[in-house]
Amino acid sequence: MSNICRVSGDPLELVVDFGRQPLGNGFLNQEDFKNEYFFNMQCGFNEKSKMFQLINQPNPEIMFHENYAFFSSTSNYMKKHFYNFYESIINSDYLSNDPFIIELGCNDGIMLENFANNNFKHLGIEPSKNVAIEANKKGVRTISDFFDNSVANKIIADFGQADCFISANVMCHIPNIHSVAEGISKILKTTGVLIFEDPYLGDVIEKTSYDQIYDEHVFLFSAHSVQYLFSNYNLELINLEPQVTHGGSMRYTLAHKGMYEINPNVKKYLSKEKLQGLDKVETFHNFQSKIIESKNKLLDLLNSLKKDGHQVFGYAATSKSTTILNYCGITNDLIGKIYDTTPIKHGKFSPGMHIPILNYEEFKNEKAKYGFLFAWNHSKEIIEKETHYKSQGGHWITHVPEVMAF
Ligand code: DWN
Ligand code: SAH
Repeated sequence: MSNICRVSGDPLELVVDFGRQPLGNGFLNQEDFKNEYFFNMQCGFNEKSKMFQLINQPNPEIMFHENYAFFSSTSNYMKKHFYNFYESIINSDYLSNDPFIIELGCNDGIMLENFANNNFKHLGIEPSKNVAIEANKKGVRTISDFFDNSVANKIIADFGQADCFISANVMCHIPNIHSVAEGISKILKTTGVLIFEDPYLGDVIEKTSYDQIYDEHVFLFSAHSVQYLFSNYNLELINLEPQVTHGGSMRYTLAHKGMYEINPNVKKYLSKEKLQGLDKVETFHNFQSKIIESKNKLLDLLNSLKKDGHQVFGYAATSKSTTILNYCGITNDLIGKIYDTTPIKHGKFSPGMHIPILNYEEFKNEKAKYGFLFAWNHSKEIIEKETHYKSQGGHWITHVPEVMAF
């Protein structure tokens, strides 16, 4: 892919440059250090489509496979969030008497299990085989494939059209987004709706949460860019609902044009985005300056803690942490280890910076007084769980919304 917008086909303007980066979820063993994959992570913006995107993205098969390291069900708060999402759908006016629900990127079944447990006709599409197996084990009917227009044709032939096509934190991962949008427009019944949520560009800009940018996130959406993209397939935005998840997300509801009333939120957020400058390229050049400022402040803090003899650990080996560690050049003299709850990550090393990943079980013996909260998006859940660490004089470090220790 050269510097061409994946949505409008117009040239992209380079706005943010992170340099050489590894795979966000490329946790690896020592013997694999020498063959580690890196790519040049740069972001572009196009004022026609208003889509913020990676200029180059590794091939999907390198990122999503039988050893995918992210299992959605590691967060209890996210389980609750997806139960609430399920409830909002079953209580909506969008479903027929015998509804069919499809989920894009269902991972280990965290959302669809609610539909499966209540006997709704459903289907998950999940290319990462290991997590798809987990979903099937829970009774969630899941096919392992990369969704696109041709998969949509197969699903229509085998299962029929859907009342509701849902997805969370997946749409922003898929580079051939036109093929996906075309497939969705066909798969939906006349009264069908597409409801999806993803990290929101407005929050990323407001909080300088640049770690939402890594190989997997090829797009950061806004109401403007979503409206532009799907209007090519006669789908219109009928609602926008902000979410607190993943540090600030947006839930987009779309339907075939003219089928439903448009919620006033659509107008409200489109105007808000204009005020925030999400439609203008200068905003993203300014974002680059804020990222550099954030990096410098973080390095100052970590270096001064090191000077004072503190050993800092990381809490949660998130995909996002890969961007922070590699972009800021944080080596293991600044952060010596990262605790994580995911078994597949234990005993491995972080992508690029090769910081050891330890089993979370060992965290109870940790004596250090400073921990970088890499899963800052789950801070409420984690702080509630780790009151002991705090009461023993422990501090959390974060870079969002600004660099601080608390
Ligand atoms: O978009 C994506 C989101 C939904 O999930 C994917 N591309 C990949 C992944 O991103 P992430 O890794 O940044 O997600 P989280 O949910 O911020 O972090 C998950 C990691 O944090 C897991 O390795 C588990 C770990 N964790 C932990 O060790 N203790 C998480 C929680 C809540 C905890 O208490
Ligand atoms: N929905 C889950 C998982 C998000 S992680 C949650 O919110 O926690 C992103 C997921 O998208 C991964 O499980 C990945 O395998 C999946 N994915 C990537 N490309 C896809 C595609 N083309 N079609 C369907 N799923 C895809």
